[in-house]
Amino acid sequence: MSYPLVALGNPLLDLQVDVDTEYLKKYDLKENDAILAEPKHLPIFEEVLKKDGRVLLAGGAAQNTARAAQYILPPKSVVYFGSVGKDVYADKLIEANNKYGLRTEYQVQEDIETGKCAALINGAHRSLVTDLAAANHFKASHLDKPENWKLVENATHFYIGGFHLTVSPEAIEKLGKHAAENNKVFALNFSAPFIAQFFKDPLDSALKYVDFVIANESEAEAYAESHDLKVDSKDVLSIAKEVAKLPKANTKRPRTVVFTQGTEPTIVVKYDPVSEDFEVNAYKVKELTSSQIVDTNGAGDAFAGGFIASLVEGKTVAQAVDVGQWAAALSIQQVGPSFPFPKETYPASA
Ligand code: 26A
Repeated sequence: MSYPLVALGNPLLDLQVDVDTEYLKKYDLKENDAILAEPKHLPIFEEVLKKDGRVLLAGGAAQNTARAAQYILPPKSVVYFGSVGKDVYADKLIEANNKYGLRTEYQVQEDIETGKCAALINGAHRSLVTDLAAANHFKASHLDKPENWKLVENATHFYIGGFHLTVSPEAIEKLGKHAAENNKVFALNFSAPFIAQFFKDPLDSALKYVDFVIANESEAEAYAESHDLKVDSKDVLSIAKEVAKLPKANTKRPRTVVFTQGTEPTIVVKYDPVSEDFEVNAYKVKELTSSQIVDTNGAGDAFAGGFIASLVEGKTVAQAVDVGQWAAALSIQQVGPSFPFPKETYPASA
């Protein structure tokens, strides 16, 4: 069947540039973070555009994951929903998605610009500052259009960028409910620490639909702190167990929590609510040498793309983690959230 995977997120154009720590300090930015731009951050976008060596790249976390998944899967496997403006930035995003064969079904805003993310690269770190603009205006009603809902009905897997919890919890609820009622796979990425901190309620209500949680160690820590978990907020395994055993709408599927930790092993916890047993696994990452690292913008999204593509292919979770790590390593060796062309394929023997 066509398009087994539907993804939803905030389509953004990345303005990527190398900066020093002074520049980050000037704007009160952490070296590794993703935030919504406050008024004090707005000059960054103009400044970055004027900086030498800046590049414009297709971004948006879930859109990166959707492109990564389509990179791996056969043609016509992935559809992406989000909201953009009517401008050259949106044209650039569509061009990138087309290159990967990703089907784009944008809601188009007549009078609002396409969203932008300043991707400030400092060594192996990246600080992301986002002006959502048109991406902030996605409405759940876009999914209700008969041609779009048909795509939802035909899909077997859903991938939601947690960042979208700031935009349309209603759209996430709609897809989550559909997935749960029809025993389809529903995956959510925590996306950034600020989601668990400041969008706790929409996150908590979405979680009941989630079969696969994907997050990194700083997002796990933010979750533990904002939810007052009685565990050490650096103890990713204990946090994963807490998230895995939260109530679930679709009781036919267990919940699996996947926490990446940079170069440290990826932790996977699956909870069986009947036996109340946890299955715990840790997978070493494929470490790159520092000369192989171009930048880490989009590395987590690439991991998620490889992971969810593998679930679509019917692979095991262990295999899906391996493909995710392979995809992340590929993306880290490219500028921004992108992949090499001609396409490389996952080595069958890996
Ligand atoms: C709501 N926010 C802050 C965001 C984002 C975002 N994608 C969606 N919503 N902030 C940064 N990104 C994207 O994350 C990718 C790297 O993981 C950037 O566009 C970047 O490509």
